[in-house]
Amino acid sequence: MKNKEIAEIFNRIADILELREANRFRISAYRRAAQNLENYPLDVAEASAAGSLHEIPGIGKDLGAKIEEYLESGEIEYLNELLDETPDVLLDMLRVQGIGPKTALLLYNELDIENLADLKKAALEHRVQGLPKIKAKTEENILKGIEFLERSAGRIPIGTAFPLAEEIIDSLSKLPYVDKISAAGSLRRFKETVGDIDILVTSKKPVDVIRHFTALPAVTRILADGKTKGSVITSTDIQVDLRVVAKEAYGAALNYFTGSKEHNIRLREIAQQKKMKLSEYGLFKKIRGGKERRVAGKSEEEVYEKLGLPYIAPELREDAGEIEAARDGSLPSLVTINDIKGDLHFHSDWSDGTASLEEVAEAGRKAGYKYLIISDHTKSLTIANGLSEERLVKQMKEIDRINARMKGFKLLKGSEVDILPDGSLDLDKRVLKKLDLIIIAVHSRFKMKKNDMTRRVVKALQHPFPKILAHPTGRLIGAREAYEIDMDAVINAAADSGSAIEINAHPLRLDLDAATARKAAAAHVPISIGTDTHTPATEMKYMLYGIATARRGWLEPKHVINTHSAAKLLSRLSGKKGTK
Ligand code: DGT
Ligand code: CA
Ligand code: CA
Repeated sequence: MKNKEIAEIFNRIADILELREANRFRISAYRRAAQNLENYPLDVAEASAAGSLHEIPGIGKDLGAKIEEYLESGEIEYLNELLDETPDVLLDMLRVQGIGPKTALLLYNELDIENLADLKKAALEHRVQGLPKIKAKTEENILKGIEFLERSAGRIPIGTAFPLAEEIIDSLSKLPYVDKISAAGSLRRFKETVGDIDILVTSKKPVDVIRHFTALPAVTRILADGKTKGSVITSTDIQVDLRVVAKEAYGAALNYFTGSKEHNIRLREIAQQKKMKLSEYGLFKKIRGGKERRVAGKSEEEVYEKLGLPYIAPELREDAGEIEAARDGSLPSLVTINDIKGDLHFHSDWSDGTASLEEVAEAGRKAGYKYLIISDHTKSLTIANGLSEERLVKQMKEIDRINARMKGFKLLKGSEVDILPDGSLDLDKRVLKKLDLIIIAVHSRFKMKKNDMTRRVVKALQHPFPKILAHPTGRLIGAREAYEIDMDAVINAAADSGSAIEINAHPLRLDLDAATARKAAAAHVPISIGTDTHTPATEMKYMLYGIATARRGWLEPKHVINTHSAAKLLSRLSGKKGTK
């Protein structure tokens, strides 16, 4: 559905109109239309085809025509004009978290700035605070926002890069003359963002592979098309590098181009200690007369073996202790997607999900799961149609009815309960008690002071229900920084109360991140992996990113509660250790 895309464009137009101090009714017309579009339950494209666009509230003749223009051409000319006529620095400022159109305009008028670097300098020199309505704290936030943008610039979320890599690999592997093929680089290590996509191939016809690669429909620009290397930019502005390597060096090349660089450096040192040389062409032993003999290279397994090491999974290759663990035989037996028996974060159309309870159950059964939790939002989250106590009780009855019909699969009764600013929970205890399990999460007041936010979440963890703390830092990769919270204190509170902490598998969250998940598991906190699915067809597969994050956090099946049966996971989270 294009509803959301068009809503985003309307909001962008409203932002720019605000920058240009346009008529405020015009601005709010775009905002209202955007909101109505987002809430509109049907596909705009279908509404347009049926000639019923005007039935969407707030869509008159003018906006209706713009929707149709977008549906036809993928563009709205009016937005392009606005973009052309607006100074870049104003548009850039809108991308900074914490700067809205009003502040952007003020900064532009009061400071002599041509780009974000100028603004950063002004903030560092404290020339921003003291402007009307701008306090020292605002200046600090602006600086943080710019630095955050700088850090994430040019990096692509794994959830965008991975499907594209899969598509390209799929297309290339169909060629009869492509032999072996694999992703390499940070994508193969499942880093949460990647700089580019690296792909490795063996083939008897390297030039043909590269020709096919550079002619893929997604390619908009060719950076290189040599005899063994092709490099392109896709329509989504992502760089993809393809290398064709020799069959006998495939393993060594895959190892080299998978990285990380830090891991590779350690491997090369080990090779040197063994009087060998490791490169992308193979592992070589020096022999008499200054000559070398290849001792490994065909497969990665062989390279590690000849270095005297067990195979190390790509997700661990960050020089974060994996070399030492490999040496002393203590590498973890990492959790895999096949170990997962159910999804532990899921929404239905009772709140802001799109699927009915029946559809969710059917999707879970089809995915081969044994269970799946229904965890809709609670009442204080009105924008997400959060459930009151009464509606939740009704939903539980409906779940009982569905479970009675299912064999070998069950819906668990849960709720994603809002943690209110004072640490209390957004539902009556008498109703919470009836659920199998609750998921608790912060959805408001992200800007609390670190101490207050920590106290809020710790207090919520102490309620005596079996529970999972969801997306514990609130970060959105590339879009919103984690809120300030003392994760060590949160981990201790989870351990003390026998609660689990979630790895939210949504590729823009991955929250817990891998390093913190590793810490939590080491503190004996059970980890749960939940996709936070709102639309099953497109989001259930996010489990793969949750698993990858768990693996990057060194987690084994025993650390992850969704590898257990429903009965075992519920008994492990008995909540008995709660303090109240
Ligand atoms: P990215 O793309 O920034 O997310 O990170 P990577 O790790 O994919 O890095 P990339 O694409 O520059 O290079 C792919 C791999 O090639 C990298 O993980 C390790 C290897 N590599 C690249 N340059 C060097 C280097 O100068 N030294 C070593 N040892 N390895 C390198
Ligand atoms: Ca890369
Ligand atoms: Ca690369």
